[in-house]
Amino acid sequence: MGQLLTSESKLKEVYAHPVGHDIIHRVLTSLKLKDALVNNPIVGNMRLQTLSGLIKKNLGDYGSLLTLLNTEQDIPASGNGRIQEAWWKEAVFYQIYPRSFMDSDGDGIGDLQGIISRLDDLKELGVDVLWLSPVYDSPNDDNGYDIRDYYQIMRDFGTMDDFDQLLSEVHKRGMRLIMDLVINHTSDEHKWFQEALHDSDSKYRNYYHFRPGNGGKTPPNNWTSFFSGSAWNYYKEQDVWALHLFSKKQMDLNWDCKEMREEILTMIRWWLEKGIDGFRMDVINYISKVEGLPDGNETIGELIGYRGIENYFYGPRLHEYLREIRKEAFDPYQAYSVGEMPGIGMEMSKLLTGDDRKELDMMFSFDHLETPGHNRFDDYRYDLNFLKEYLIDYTEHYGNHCHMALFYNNHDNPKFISKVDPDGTYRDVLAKMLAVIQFTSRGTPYLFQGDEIGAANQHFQSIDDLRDVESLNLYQQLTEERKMTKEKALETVFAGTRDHARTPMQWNPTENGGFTTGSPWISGDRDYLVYNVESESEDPDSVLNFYKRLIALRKEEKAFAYGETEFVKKHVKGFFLYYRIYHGDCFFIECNLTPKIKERFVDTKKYELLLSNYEKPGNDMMPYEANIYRGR
Ligand code: TEU
Repeated sequence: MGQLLTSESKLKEVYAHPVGHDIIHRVLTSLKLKDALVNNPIVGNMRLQTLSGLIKKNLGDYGSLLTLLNTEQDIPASGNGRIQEAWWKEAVFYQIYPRSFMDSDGDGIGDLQGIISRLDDLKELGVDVLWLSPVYDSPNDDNGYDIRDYYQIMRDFGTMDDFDQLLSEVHKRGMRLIMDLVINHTSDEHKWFQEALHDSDSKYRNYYHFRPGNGGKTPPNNWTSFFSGSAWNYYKEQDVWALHLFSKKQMDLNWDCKEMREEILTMIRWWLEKGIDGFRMDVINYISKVEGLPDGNETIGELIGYRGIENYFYGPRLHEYLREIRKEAFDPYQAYSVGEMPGIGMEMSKLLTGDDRKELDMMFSFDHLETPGHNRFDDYRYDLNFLKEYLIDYTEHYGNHCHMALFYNNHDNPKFISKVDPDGTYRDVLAKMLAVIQFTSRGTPYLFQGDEIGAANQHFQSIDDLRDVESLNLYQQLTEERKMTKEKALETVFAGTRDHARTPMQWNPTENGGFTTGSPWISGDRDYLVYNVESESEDPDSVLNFYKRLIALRKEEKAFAYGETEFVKKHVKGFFLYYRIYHGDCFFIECNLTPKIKERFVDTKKYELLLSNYEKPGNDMMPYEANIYRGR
């Protein structure tokens, strides 16, 4: 890159830097402003120093931000050039949350045999790749994202034999299987951590971030945990602190320790040797932390909600570690990788997933899940114009060397459809329209279990209905520390709780939706009476049958995976209109992003209608109407 950025640098110079670009984009978006503002000479020529004086908000010491920028000296390759074909650019992924998918033995917890018993349903839907949320041995403080033993299967889910059988059944059906790889942290019950804690001379001390105790007075730095409170545990008996960015039982690994990395690489190879096809990598952008673990900037902490984040969300050795994993473990097995990367914007993502970079194949960004100014725990109505802008931005600027992951739901979020239409008035048409956008935009679609039947938020009644450690900690923090009334705290927690995504999969209209014959570890409401796989299979107009047709169409036509996209009337709010063009084939997609009836924009009479979420497109566009045509 050349020149280092300093407080004398101009805003436009910072914006020209990939990390600077993404940070400025994030700040402007949250202020509901456009990036174009930086092109305004008065704004663009403003020096950082002047800016921090102007905002009157004490930016504090933004030296750490400049260091963050200056550690990245690479720039993304130009996005032009031919797109390279790859199986994972054409595939349909499906995330399974094993605890809630299918219980085969009546203990109320989903398991591997349960998954095996449902593979034919997934095959029939058109799924190519399964992603399993963690199935490793775990005390389940965070439902398996706290791994105690990477080489064992969680007893609740079955045995290693069950796993081997699952893998072979998946492959038999011509599908692939990827596992969740949680290597930013382990459970505090992992033997490495236990030895490290109890023996200060053990080599494992260096596997984690331990710091001297000072009698437990003040934590080593001011970082906060994503699950409330300080990011440090104090161990009285040993008079020592240890770092955990997530729950108190999820201890962060020290990636600067070569020996630890070697053990992780060995473990990855062990799973690949079994024949699995790749990994989804949990919070993988957090693995490299700034040396010395300096205090987080208070202002940034306030803005983002978590203090310390600038010291690890794009750490100084992140690229190095990702390349090491790829070279030493993934490449020999041609394993696929998708990184979960909270906080990473588009330009940084190009440096992490570009096909010339040899780091990751794809990443999950979460920037589309809430509209500007809102967070997951706000109760508000999502405006789909924002999703449209986000998709247009990625489609136009991500380039041909990166491929986008297209998703609305996962196990960490309330249902997207309920954010758009909280009372469910348009549930079916909306589910279908969102599916149309997901399967006809450029990128790889990832379904989360239940998407295919139009799963929506639950009607939780009390805190006892919830199980998630994040929700329970937050409730406690809101009521005890922030003195919120119980009603208000519940409202907040219910709006954002991850448990909306974790209630049992709805298979049929019998009790518990056919998920278990026992008593489920978490209960959903009685929505399964109507929305379930069995009933929807029998109804030609169901969300499920719509998905099947849509997936089949996507597989027939390469245009959806690789085609160019040409947006039409892209500045007109409420409509999302585009052509997908590939080797002479052309498809037109039209969506009404609102619940209002709207006059049609493009004359589609001459086109051949392939799929619609209404019986037949009329003169006007109906609420959330979505159509796919062939022609131009
Ligand atoms: O999630 C990481 C993450 O940052 C979130 O989506 C998180 O749940 C939320 O932002 C917290 O406020 C991953 C996993 O997907 C999640 O289930 C785990 O709890 C977390 O990592 C820790 O392993």
